[in-house]
Amino acid sequence: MNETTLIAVDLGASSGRVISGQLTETGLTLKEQFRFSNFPVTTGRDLYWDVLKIAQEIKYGLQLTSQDGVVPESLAVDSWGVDFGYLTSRGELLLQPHSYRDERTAFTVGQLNEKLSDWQQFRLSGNQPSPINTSSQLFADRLRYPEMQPLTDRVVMIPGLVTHLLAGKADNEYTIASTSGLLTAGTTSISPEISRALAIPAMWLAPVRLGGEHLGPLVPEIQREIGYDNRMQVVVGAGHDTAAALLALPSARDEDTAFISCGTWSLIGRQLSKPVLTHAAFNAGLTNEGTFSGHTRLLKNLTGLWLIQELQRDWSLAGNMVDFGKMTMLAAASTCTTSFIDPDAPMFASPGHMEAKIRFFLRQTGQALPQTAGDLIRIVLQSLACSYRRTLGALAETTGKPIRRLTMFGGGIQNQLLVQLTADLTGLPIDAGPVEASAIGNMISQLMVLQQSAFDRDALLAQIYHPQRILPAMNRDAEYHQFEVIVQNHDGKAISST
Ligand code: ADP
Ligand code: LRH
Repeated sequence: MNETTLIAVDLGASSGRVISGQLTETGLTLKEQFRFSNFPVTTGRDLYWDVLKIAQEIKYGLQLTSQDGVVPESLAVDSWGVDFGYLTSRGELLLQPHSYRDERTAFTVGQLNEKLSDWQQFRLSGNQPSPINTSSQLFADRLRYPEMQPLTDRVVMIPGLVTHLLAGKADNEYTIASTSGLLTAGTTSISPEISRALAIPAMWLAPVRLGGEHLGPLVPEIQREIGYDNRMQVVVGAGHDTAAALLALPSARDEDTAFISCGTWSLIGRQLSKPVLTHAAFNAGLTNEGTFSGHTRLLKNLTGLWLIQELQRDWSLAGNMVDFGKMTMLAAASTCTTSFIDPDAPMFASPGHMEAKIRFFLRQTGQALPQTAGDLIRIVLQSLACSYRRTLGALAETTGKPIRRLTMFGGGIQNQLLVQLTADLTGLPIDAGPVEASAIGNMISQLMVLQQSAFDRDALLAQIYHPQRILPAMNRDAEYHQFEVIVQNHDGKAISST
C-alpha cells in the first residue's frame, strides 16, 4: 500500500473540523488540524447558517494543514443532513442557507399536509416527515419567496454547497440527498409524486450521485491563498456525517447490532439491505436513509447533546464557562436519578433558555427540581439514555430482529457517563468509538472513489478499529419505567418498550 494523505472536512451542527489522515502500511493516523465552532445565527426572524464563515474557517484549516507540511492527495466534505443552498445559473448563492431549526416551516406544515399526508411522504420517500426535511423547507420557501423560483438553477445540500464555494463545482451525493425527503425510497431519483405535489422541480436537485465521484482541484485563487497546488483533488465522498461514520464501523454491519451516533443529534439505527416502508416503521418514527453503497440506514433522529450544548451556552452567556469534561464530572457527582425530561418534546428544539425550559418541563410533570448544575446535567443524560432504550425497542420490533450489541460513536462518547447510562439502561454491551468516526469514514469514502476495487476496506478497518467495550454495571429498569410514565403522561402517545 502506498502512503496517501487525505483531508476530511467534517461539518457538525456544533463544530466543524479539518482533519488530515495519513494512510500507511500500518494504518491511518489522524491529526485534527483545526476545529471551529458552528452554530445557527439568529437575526430575530430567521435562523441561518453562516456558510461563508464556514468556508473561511475551512480555508484557514487548510492553510494550517499546508503549514504543517501535509501534502494531501484529496479532500471531501461531509455534514449534518437536510440543509441546502439555492444557486443561480451563474453559481451565485441566492439566500443565506437557513438552519433546520428555523421555524418558518411551522407555518406551512398544514398546507404541505393538504398536498401530501405524512403517511404518503413516508411511503414515497422512506423518510419520516419532519419540518426539518429539505422537502418541508423547500415547500415553505416556495410560498415565502415566490420571486426566487425563476432565479433558482440548482439546490445543493451543504457538502455540495461547500465544495461549490471551494472548488467551483458541486453535486448532490446520495447519502446526503437521502435525508431530504425528496428521493423515491432506496433510489437516487427525485420522487415524481413528491416533486409534483409540492411543486419542487426535480431538476433542482438531480442528478444524485451514488458512490461519489472525482470533482477536480480547488479554484486557483483558493489554492494560492492556502498554499497548495492543484494536485489536491476534491472528491465527492459520503456527504452525510452518519453515513460516513458507518463506513468506519465494521460492527455496524452485524445483524445483531444497532448503532448510536452521539452528537448534536442522537441517531439510533441499523444497516439493512433495503428500506422498510411499513406502518410499523412509520408509527415508530423511523426513517430510511442511504448508505454510501446504496443500502439502507433505518434509524430514528432523536435529540442528542444539543441539550448539553444549550445548557453550556446559557451558562456561558451568564458568565459561567464550563467545559464538557467538567459538565460530565458534575453530573457524575449528582444523586438526582429520579427526574426525567422527554428530550424530544418540541419545546427543546429551538435555541435559548434551555435551563428554564427543563425546569418548566419538570414542574409541569410534578417532578423534583434540580438543586445543582450537576443535577440538571444528570437529568438530561439519563433522559437521553432512556430515550435510546425506548427507540431500540421500536427498532427491534420493526425489523423483527433482536438487538444484542450497540456500537456508539461521535463526540458524545467522550461523555463516559452517558455511555455507561446507556449500557445500564439497555442492558447491552457497547463498543464505543471512534469519536471521529465521520472523518474516518469520509476518508474511507475518498479511498473508495480514488482507488476503487484496489482499496481493501476490511483490511484497513482490521488495523484501525479498536473500540472500547463498556458493559452494563447496574440494572436501571425502575428508572426507565419512571421515564416512560413521565413521557407517556406528557405527550399522551403510545409507547413501545423493550
Ligand atoms: P456534531 O458533529 O453534531 O457537531 P460532535 O459529534 O462533535 O457533534 O459531538 C459534540 C458533543 O460531544 C458535544 O455537544 C458534547 O456534549 C460532547 N463532547 C465533546 N467533547 C467532550 C468531552 N471532552 N467530554 C464530554 N463530552 C464531550
Ligand atoms: C446529524 C444529522 C442528522 C439530522 C441532522 C439535521 O448530524 O445529520 O442525521 O438529519 O443532522
